[in-house]
Amino acid sequence: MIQFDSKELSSSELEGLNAHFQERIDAEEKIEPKDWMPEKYRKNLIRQISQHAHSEVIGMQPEGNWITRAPTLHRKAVLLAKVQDEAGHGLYLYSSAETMGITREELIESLHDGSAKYAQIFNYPTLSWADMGAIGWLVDGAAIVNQVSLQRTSYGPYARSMVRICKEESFHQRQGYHILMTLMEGSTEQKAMAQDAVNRFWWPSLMMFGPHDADSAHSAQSMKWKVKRQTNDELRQKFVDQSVEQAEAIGLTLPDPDLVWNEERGHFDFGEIDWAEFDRVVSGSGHCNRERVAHHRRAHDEGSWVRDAICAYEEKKRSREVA
Ligand code: BYC
Repeated sequence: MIQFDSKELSSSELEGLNAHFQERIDAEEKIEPKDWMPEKYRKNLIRQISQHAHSEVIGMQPEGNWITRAPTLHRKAVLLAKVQDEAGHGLYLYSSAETMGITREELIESLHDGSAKYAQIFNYPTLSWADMGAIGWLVDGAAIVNQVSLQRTSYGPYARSMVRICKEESFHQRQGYHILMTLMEGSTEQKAMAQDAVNRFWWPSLMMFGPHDADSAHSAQSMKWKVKRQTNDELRQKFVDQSVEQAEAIGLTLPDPDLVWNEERGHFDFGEIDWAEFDRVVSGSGHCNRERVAHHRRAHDEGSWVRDAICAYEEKKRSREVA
């Protein structure tokens, strides 16, 4: 890993650099790869961007599970395109993390050895076709709320990658909503299948926004550096508010008896998240944690010949240029 070491600087030089850095952030300037940045800013961003990338790539698996079982050719083509988009999102994000001086190999290694996390939601199984609807509507829906906000993050490459990702996510969300809408217009069994998928994915979707602000280890510093532009609880509230009406419009019930409009706050109140479940799933004891990482390892190993071939081709081109 390349180190942008500040050790040789005196403490007053370092203080000056830190102050100038914060001034740039406060003035809404984007920080670019070759700019000076505090080591903690760099590490925090590598952590967040790489976990974001891992989420996109691991997130291909629950939906990939249904590509061969999509009910129509049209649904299959749409789902296939959607899952491929997620791979693309992973690539923009890995490239963005690499601009901070870490290699792709190091990033993948930390996914495989468990030192880097990915969104907990992808450790839940996809049991029915309706789950494709619930993932698109709720999981991509939650992701958009978060990522729209990240379009204004202070690190230039991360912010720019979010712009394209958001455009694609909004198609993802609509295709999921359309699956649920179609099922809700169908037979009693189809309606029940849609409701069951929403029942299982609603709470894990709320967990995607991370712990409450008071329990969020990184939020205060990330807000100061404008890595995050809105807090976990603010974004979660936004998601709840937008989802209620969308659920009602197609006859779905959100599985929360405490969900009620609060006139005074101008928002919906909602029940408490099961944080013990969140901790369990994040720390490796979800239904599919082992399966997800094992599958990624296998796919990565099987793809090694492709990486070798690309490197050999680049080498050949270079030696031709030199000759
Ligand atoms: N799952 O201090 P906090 C998609 C961890 S994929 C697991 O609040 P932060 C899609 C957190 O990492 C889009 N872990 O952290 C793809 C930290 O642990 P570490 C996914 C979680 O970073 C395919 C600790 O808890 N989106 O759309 O300030 C198909 C304390 O949390 C989770 C992103 O990745 C979680 N849900 O805020 C379909 C968005 N939440 O690292 C769809 C980018 C928290 O200290 N990421 N943790 O060991 C972010 O915006 C922020 O990282 C978070 C958390 C809001 C998620």
